[in-house]
Amino acid sequence: MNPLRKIWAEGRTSFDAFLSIPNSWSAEVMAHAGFDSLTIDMQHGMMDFQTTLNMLQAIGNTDTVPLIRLPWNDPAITMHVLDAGARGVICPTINSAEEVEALVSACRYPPRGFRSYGPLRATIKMGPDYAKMARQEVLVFAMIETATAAAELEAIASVPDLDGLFVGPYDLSVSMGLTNLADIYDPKLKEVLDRILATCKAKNLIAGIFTGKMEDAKTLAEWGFNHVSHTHDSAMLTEIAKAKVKFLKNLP
Ligand code: 3PY
Ligand code: MG
Repeated sequence: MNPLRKIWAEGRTSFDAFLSIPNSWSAEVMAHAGFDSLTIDMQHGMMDFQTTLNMLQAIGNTDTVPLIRLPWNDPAITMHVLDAGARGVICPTINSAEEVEALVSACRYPPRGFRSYGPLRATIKMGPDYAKMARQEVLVFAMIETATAAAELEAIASVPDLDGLFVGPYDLSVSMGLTNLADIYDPKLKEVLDRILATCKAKNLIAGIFTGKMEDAKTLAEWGFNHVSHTHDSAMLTEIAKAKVKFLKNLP
């Protein structure tokens, strides 16, 4: 079973980070840090398919679950990363139930969907019964990151065989015309977050979210988000590097 499902079944929150650096070594270092999962970000990260494969292989040396943030809702890349062993996908900028249906169909084998059979690396990693267990194994998240999606929440969340909603608070704030981006205490954004949490509970979906702020990760888990992604490798490197430079430059 996908280890993330076990965490959620036990009522715990899974903690994740995004990978934006296109490199198998940095992915391996991050995986050895002990995150429950890591999300290779093919939308805003710098990687192509070949590097993504190398990163999946590097993460595969650990117990960390490899997820992919897709570049777009495109069945070709969706099926390709699943064949390469991604154990879940997060699709950006979903705006309607029809778009979720297209996403879910690309991730599920017939008769539910139209995923083409050819799980080359997925079978090596997860065994010859992969196709039988793929419905349980492959996690499908629709990103809620537009005002349109927030208005269509009920329909989006009602598509069968979707596993969860994943909030993109930055795009969502931009789309809602909010000036403080990803401010989870802004009443307008908080209202949408509360509705997403309630909808996930009602529809038995996993509620996921990204946050750039470490203190917000704790709050979001307390509010009921089941899966919290905190920042990405480039931001972590920048933060540590700047702290080191500040320390060193202040030496006598
Ligand atoms: C957003 O906040 O818009 C995101 O996509 C976070 O990953
Ligand atoms: Mg976004």
